[in-house]
Amino acid sequence: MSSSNHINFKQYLASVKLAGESVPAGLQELLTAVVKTCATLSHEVAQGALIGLLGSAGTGNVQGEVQQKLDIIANDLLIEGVQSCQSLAGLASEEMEFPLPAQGTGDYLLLFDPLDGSSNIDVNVSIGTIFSVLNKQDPNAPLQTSDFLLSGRHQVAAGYVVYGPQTTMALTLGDGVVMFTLNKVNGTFLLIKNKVKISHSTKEFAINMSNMRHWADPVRRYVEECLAGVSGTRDKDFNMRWIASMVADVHRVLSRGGVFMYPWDQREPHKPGKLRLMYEANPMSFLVEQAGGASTNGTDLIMDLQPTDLHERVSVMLGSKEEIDRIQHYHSSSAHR
Ligand code: AHM
Ligand code: MG
Repeated sequence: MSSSNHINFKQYLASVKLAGESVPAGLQELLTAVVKTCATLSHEVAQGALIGLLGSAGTGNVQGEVQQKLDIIANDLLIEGVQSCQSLAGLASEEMEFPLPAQGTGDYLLLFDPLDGSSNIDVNVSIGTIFSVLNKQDPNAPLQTSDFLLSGRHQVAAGYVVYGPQTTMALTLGDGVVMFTLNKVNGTFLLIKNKVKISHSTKEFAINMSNMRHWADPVRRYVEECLAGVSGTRDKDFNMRWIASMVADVHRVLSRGGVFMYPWDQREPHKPGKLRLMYEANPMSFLVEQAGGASTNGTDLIMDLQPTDLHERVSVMLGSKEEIDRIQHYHSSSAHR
């Protein structure tokens, strides 16, 4: 099918109905700005060493992680791309300790991980951008960090853009999941898939196996049963993938089913996990639920968690519903987390 048969992102936003209503103009303005910036970012990412983008920036973020040059460039580009949106009240990012007020008078809040999968930048493996949109509860009060501390159920939009062999975006506005691919010739995202659905059962899981000795019992039990294959209790062989870019791993789960896990482990027992709730786990959980899958920290659905900190971490297990139900069951029937 040629690209002339696909509607573009703006046309999609203008035509889609949510419970019979058009997408609010302010949300259309904000999402269009995000997506336009991601198209620019895709172009930058593809240049890599040619424009001096690779390597460490020599700085650290609020979470004590080394920032890559591209982490900072992506963060700056996104701020610049959305800050003048009239509908935006403020934004928050993995790369900034505190939220930034925007120039607009509207009541949307934007959260993002500007460049997810940083360890893959220098080795030319897929990376991505994750975003989440909330409504500021009190539009007239000055912006505060607490405005962002809403559960995932409050999200009005969420998505990611994966910069891989193709640049593809998944988006939800709370009524299913759609996917777009970037036409790199003219910089527009074109609709490629409607009503994305995650198969309920799967034979594929994704986890960083090098952490196995640190896992809690329920996660170890689940993975050991997958590894036992047809000769174990699961009666089927499983396949394993680990890209180490959540965006790319979740994109595979949305595309062909599977389970993605970055669970709590004993390396730093007081940290609930590695991934961040507000701009990684929540938007991905919204997408996964909207595609018919499930997302849990072992005991609770991630979308139900009440955040207490902008940069808080969470244990994440998401994907095909039957597997997530099983993982939750292993947690509830175990004495150890
Ligand atoms: P980042 O946001 O700093 O890039 O970190 C998050 C990434 C996820 O994309 C990925 O799932 C995970 O870290 C990989 O971690 P590990 O290197 O421990 O396997
Ligand atoms: Mg990340």
